[in-house]
Amino acid sequence: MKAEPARTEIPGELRLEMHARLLRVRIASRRLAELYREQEMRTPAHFGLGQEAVAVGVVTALRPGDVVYSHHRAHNHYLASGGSVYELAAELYGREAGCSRGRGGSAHLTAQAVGFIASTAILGETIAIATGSALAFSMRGERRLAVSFFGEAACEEGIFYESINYAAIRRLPVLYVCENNLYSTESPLSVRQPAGTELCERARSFKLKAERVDGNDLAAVYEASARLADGLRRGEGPAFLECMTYRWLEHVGPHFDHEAGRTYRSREEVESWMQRCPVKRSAAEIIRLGVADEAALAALSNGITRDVEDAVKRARAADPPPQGDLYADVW
Ligand SMILES: Cc1ncc(C[n+]2csc(CCOP(=O)(O)OP(=O)(O)O)c2C)c(N)n1
Ligand SMILES: [Mg+2]
Repeated sequence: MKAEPARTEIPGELRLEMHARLLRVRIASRRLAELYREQEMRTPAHFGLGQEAVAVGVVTALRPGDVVYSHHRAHNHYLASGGSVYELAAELYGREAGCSRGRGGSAHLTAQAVGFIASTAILGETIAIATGSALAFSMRGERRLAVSFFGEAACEEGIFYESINYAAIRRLPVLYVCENNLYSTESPLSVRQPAGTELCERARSFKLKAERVDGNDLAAVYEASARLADGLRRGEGPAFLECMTYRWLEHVGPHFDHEAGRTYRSREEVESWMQRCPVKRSAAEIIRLGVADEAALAALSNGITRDVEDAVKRARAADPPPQGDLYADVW
């Protein structure tokens, strides 16, 4: 049997910092999904509840100067990168103060000051763009990484294979992060990929380093990302990280599937994944290791909840784009 890579000890301080980021992503996402039900946000929104540990674990392994790209389910990656809750909420409300000045909506986020360059709704598109960023870094001799987050259905797009092939030939510093949540809209893996498909095996056949982790285990995602990022910084060529996870809500919108009467997956299946909540798991681990106690984590969570509440209130009250200017910056 192949030996497991040694688990480096994550310092308590870093665990707590990651947990705080995880809470921020969870609390903001949950609040936005709640508010979305009021139907004042007029943008299709793909919520990432349940998948937050992937974004936080990967981004924690990055350094200033690295860049992040995302896809249609972008909130977690934007927030984990340090994107502002206020600007995200304002974007969803279509306000001028939104991160894309209210013109982009949920799938078109940006926070360039913190390295989150862009997300787009066309599956696979940002895989190629991240590869292009990595090419630029490599040509300029800069020691920066590009990260592309996408769902497992993007691995059914030709652009994925063209990109990883090119990145391998040029040994580009790009980390491809696949969030495998088992579904593409309402289609399970079984109707989309031949039985026994291993995405890591596909990536390795293109000579990428590839690892698969439990995407609901924050520490595991961070450790794998840190390992792969080290290799990338040493110039070892592109890497692929497959994170197994699950989305709690419907594909697009704020409801649970059962509320909308959908049957493509069972309520039991959803609930069994909700038992594996990344936030609860991270909290339990922190308490078990004696890094912080329950009261300290509750205080942390309450503080973040207050900040989020303040941000969403201000976003809702913010101004819409000025009349006559609606088509500025729209392509
Ligand atoms: C090129 C392209 N084809 C189809 C779509 C429609 N579409 C939007 S999201 C989605 C499902 C994507 O599934 P996955 O990549 O696994 O991400 P998830 O939604 O599960 O996070 C599809 C098919 C699209 N946006 N772009
Ligand atoms: Mg998916």
